[in-house]
This record gives sequence, structure tokens and C-alpha cells, in this order.
Amino acid sequence: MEMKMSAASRRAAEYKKGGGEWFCGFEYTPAKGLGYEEGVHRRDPSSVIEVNNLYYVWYTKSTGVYFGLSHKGSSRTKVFPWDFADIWYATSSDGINWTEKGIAVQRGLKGSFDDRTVCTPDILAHEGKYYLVYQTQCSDSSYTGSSENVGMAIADSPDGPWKKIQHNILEPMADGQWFGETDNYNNGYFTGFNHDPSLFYYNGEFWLYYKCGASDFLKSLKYCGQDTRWGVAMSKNPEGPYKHCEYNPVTNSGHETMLWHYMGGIAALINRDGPEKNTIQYAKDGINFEVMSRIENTPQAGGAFRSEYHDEHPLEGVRWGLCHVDERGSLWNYIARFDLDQRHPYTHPLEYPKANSISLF
Ligand code: AAL
Repeated sequence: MEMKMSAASRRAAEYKKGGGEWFCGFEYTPAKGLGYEEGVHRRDPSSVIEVNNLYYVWYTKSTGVYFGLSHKGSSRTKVFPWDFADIWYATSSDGINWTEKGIAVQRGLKGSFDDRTVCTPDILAHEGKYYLVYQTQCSDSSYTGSSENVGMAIADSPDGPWKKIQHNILEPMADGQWFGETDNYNNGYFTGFNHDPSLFYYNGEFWLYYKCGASDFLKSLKYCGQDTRWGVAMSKNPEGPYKHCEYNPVTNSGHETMLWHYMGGIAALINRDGPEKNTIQYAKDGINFEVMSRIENTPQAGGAFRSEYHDEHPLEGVRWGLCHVDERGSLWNYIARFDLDQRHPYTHPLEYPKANSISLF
């Protein structure tokens, strides 16, 4: 007798074959020392790296209330928690108790390309050097989305001193500058801004992933969130010049970037915005991402621990990390820790201590 099978059952069989291991949930605990503090915003943590048995993280820090988008034309009013910010760092020996160490990278002097804010960092350790990438904005910008770029600072030690490259290493392509064959509107979504840079050494080159959106993205709120997606730019040298990939955008969804190496490809957790939000995706070539699983309770602005064991399991690269909390009602943004949900069957052989679970969302 012919076996009847619905489309959903066929898909379920596919998931079991290929994607079962990619499913997960997350739980959240305090990142002590980086938690809630009246008057201070800490947010957008970088990936976490381990150097000489110490974990390091970099993040956006600013002080004072912010006034929102209705003030976006003003040159002096703090518009967002990441406006008028600097990049700070913290260390921890257990990933739970963190000590804030001080400023890593400061805004530039008045008149320079990064004199309004430096924020939303990520880190790459490569051949004895440390590369911090981050968002920059200059003081005449007005949050119309036309002047949000990526900068870089380089150090020989994670404790600095950091030497800034005195120009942006990546700028969004200007409206209309699309060199592909198809129409600019659908494919040219890397106009407007480059946010959330995340740097990898991949296939012998430096790959800089970022979030991008149409310059009017704030007006384009849709049922599935803001109109953001991710692009990537490549360079033979860490300092650049970076060239936007011809296939951009490489995702059709996703807010803050979170990516990791897995078996010669790149995995990505697509959060918060777009029709494919709340999925984990995988691209064998770092460019052509496929949906591997649909997940829930995703970390906001997660920075995962960059594990050297990333090939052991599809989720080793996202086993734990830090994220931020800026949900409704929390005026002062703060940093928390995420872990794969304990119900998830995967546990890494090198276990780590856990704080008591709290509910943040
Ligand atoms: C985030 C990131 C970028 C945005 C802002 C600060 O979480 O997507 O960094 O610019 O919000």
C-alpha cells in the first residue's frame, strides 16, 4: 500500500536526518559585575575570547538618559544608549564574575571620523594580534542612517594599548551603487549603514560580516520586524581594504550578528528581525546560508564564546556567551550571560560552573 505522507511529515524527516542537532533553546543568568547599574548603559558585547585562562569581553558603555528618535536631528542630544559611547572591556576567570578593566577604545577628538560614538565591538585574535572592529559615527551625523560605519583598532595584547586605524575600514555602499545584474531595490540592501561588525579569519582571508538595511529602514517596520539583513566584506589583510561581497545581502533577516565556525563553513544565529528571525543557519561557503533549525528565546546582541572546539558540534560555537538586556522598562541597559538551555542534550566535555537561572525576558 502506498504510504501517505503530508508535506510537514516529509520536512520532519529531513530535519531528523540533517538538522536535529541544530535545535536548541537558551537560558540566562547574571554576568556579575556587568549587570544593571543606575545611570549607566552597558550593551552589545563582543564575542568572548580566552587568553591565558582569562575570558575577555568588549562592549559599549555610555552614561545618562537618552531621548529617542525624535531628537535624531540634534547634534548634542543623546539619541540612543549607544550614542556618545566608548568601548570598555572586562575580564573573568569563570565567565560569571566579571571585572570591568577600563576603556579600550575611545571616541575620536572633535572633528574626526569617529568623534560622536564608538560602539558595538567584536574581537578577532589572530596570529598574536588582536583586532577590534566596531561601529563609528561622527558628530555631524543625524541618525538618518547615512553615516554609520565600521572602524578598527589593533593591539598586541587584549589589555591594549589599542592603536586605532585613523579612518573607517568599511562604509556602506551609497544608494544606487549596486554592481549586480538584478534590480537595486531587492539586492542593494547594504545601503544606509553598516552595523554590528563581526570579524573572522576564514579561507585565508578576513571576512567582516555586518548588519545592513535600507536607509529608510526605520520607517519600514513590518510584521516580521525591522528591515535588516546581513552582508559580508572580504580582505586579504585585516586592516583592509574590504570589498563588499557580490552576493550581498547574504541573509534576508537578522539584527545583531552572531556567527561561528563549523566544519569549514560559517553558522549564524538569526535573531529578532525578518521573516527568518529565530533560526540557526549554516553556509558551507560562508555566503549561501540555509535554515537548519527554528529556535526560541534567542540572545539579544549575543557575543558567543569563540571556542577552539567549534567542529565538535554544530552548537559548540554558541554554547555560551554574553548578551544585553534592553527590553521594555529597562531604561539602563545591561549585560547578561546566556547558555544553551540545560534541556539541550549537548554538553561540552569541559564543563563550566553555572549561576542560578533567572528570567530576564
Ligand atoms: C544594536 C546593534 C547596533 C545598533 C544599535 C547599537 O543592538 O544592532 O549597535 O546600531 O543596536
